[in-house]
Amino acid sequence: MQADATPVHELDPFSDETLTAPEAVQDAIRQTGPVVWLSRYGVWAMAGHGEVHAALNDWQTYSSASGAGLPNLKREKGWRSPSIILEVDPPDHTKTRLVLSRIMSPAALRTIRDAFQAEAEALVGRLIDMRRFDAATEIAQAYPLRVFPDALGLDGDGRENLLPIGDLNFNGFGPQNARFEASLAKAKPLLPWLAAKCGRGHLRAGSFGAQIYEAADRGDLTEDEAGLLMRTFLLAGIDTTVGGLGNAVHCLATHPGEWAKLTEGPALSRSAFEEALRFDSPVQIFFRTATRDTEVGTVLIHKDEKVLLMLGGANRDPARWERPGVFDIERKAAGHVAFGYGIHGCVGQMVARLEGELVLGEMAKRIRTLNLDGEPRRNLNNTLRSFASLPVVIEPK
Ligand code: OVM
Repeated sequence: MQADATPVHELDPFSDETLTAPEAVQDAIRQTGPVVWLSRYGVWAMAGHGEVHAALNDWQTYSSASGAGLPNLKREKGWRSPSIILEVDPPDHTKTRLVLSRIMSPAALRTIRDAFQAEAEALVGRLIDMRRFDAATEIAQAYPLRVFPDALGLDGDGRENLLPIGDLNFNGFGPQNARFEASLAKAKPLLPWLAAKCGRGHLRAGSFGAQIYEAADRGDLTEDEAGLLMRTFLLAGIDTTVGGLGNAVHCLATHPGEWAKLTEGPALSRSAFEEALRFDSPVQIFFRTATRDTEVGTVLIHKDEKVLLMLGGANRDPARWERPGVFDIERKAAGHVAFGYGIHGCVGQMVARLEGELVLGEMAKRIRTLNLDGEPRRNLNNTLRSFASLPVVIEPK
């Protein structure tokens, strides 16, 4: 039981209404206090940048080993076995993290850049031929589905399966509501395909996937662990960038002044993508679990209680950002927590930034006008923010 002085909200972060426009709930939680009890779910929630950042930076108190979602994986079985990088604490986390961070090194990025650039050029060529198209499918989904499985070393078959599987994965970090059940029903038949793709198979030599199995050959990982890290790549590397790219295109299509700045200076594309990540964060929330009783302000969080960290809310905290509701591609957006922070900070963030920089940069070089051409429709997901449909019309330069 929470004491009377505890700030309590009945609001629902997972309702259709909140997922469609999350700012009101983020603001309500942030304005109520540094940490608020959400009575519907029996969890704490934080939406201030200082609080979220501090929790992300304190894995000893805010553990990931009970799952990074709402279900407590020490007490209940999730739809999948726990991730060996996301849903663990040190020392277990340290070894698997090192394998992935070596594979995603700055040197590795240089090896993929040319191929990613060539695909961005080909993509924008197709967009210019189409003039009117759905940017959710033709940009946000098409580009990551092309470049990332290629970088992983997979062959072409069935990559579109990654979208419904990703939708399930990110619903799975939230409550087991109807949205989760519907995505489970859709993706369940595809899970044997996913398991097959996680195996050693015929991964292209030199690819990220081949390097995971080389780590297994060296004895740094077991064969099973290698498969689980392939799964991490496939589950964490597609939908997130689909969300990021679609949200960024939406921001630019609805802020003509910012789009004009970008077309005049395509070198701003990296900074524009960063600002879009802050302004409309693809991964809206993650959870942690308290390892001990801990005081936050006047509130006592008890051991084993879950804490909802509103990454998107922290990225709109007026105490951290000047005019947080203004999309400004020249703002210093560094310091946002859209990639998390601390030991679990996104290991693929440099790949994500590369995708954003190249796609937006190539668009800015060759497209003069970018406008909505109909009502955008969100894909509602318990934790991931993206578009199902984003009709746009463009005029080339
Ligand atoms: C994982 C995993 C899956 C999805 C997302 C993620 C954003 C990690 O399986 O490790 O982090």
